[in-house]
Amino acid sequence: MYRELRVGVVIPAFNETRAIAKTVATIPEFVDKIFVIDDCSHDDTSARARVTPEVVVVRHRENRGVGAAIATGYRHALEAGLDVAVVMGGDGQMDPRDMPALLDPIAAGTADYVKGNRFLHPDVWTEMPPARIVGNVLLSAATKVTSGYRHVFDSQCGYTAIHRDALSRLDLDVMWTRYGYPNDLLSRLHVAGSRVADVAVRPIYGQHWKSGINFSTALHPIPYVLLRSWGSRLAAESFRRAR
Ligand SMILES: Nc1nc2c(ncn2[C@@H]2O[C@H](COP(=O)(O)OP(=O)(O)OP(=O)(O)O)[C@@H](O)[C@H]2O)c(=O)[nH]1
Ligand SMILES: [Mg+2]
Repeated sequence: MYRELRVGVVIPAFNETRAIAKTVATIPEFVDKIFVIDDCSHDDTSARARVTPEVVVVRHRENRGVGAAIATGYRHALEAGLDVAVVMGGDGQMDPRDMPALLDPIAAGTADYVKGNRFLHPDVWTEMPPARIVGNVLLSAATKVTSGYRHVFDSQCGYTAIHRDALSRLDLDVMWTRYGYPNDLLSRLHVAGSRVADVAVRPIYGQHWKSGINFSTALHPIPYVLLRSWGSRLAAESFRRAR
């Protein structure tokens, strides 16, 4: 429980044998429930995630993508009756000490969805690889336009918190399932009228950093996701205005 909120943490994980146990073990005490969604890993991610018997490990029968893993976790968080669902990668790139900052605007009732913004943290220029800085700046600028949230930056940061009410206004069955899900999700939140805030979080890459992002998995689909989410947002919002 954090400031009267029952908090669940959703951790999407694919082949994270190296980082998953530490990620789970360092989650703050105030968290009520932890859901690790093993996206059909080829390694022992599921076994290593069971740091304590209370951790709920859900395994996809096939690899469905990080967006689909998060949607699975969100369904579990709603079913468990939690007030807030925090998403944290299973790759140890998010600092658990930043979690209160993500939860505070929701506890104060000033936001429905809060996302991390690594560009508000001074370490970004030394910690984030230059190619990632360029890619994240370009995608964040594009997502300001496509999502309609002009004040939000660092669109690709996956460290987020969402209130149950905003979560229940989303159709989890139609969310983008792979890389590009944050860009798609922000547009859907805008259509649903959710208030979004971003807060500083520490970027972590470290010497053992590995990523699933390459041309075919991410860079190729993302322009399509951006255009699609822009078009559907504008269509949904103009339809609503015309009624
Ligand atoms: N690569 C990949 N990751 C997945 C998948 N499903 C769930 N994940 C998890 O999604 C999280 C983010 O994946 P990464 O590939 O590291 O992407 P990222 O952290 O957003 O980006 P980087 O800055 O490149 O590290 C990790 O916790 C993965 O284990 C999947 O199908 N593929
Ligand atoms: Mg990563």
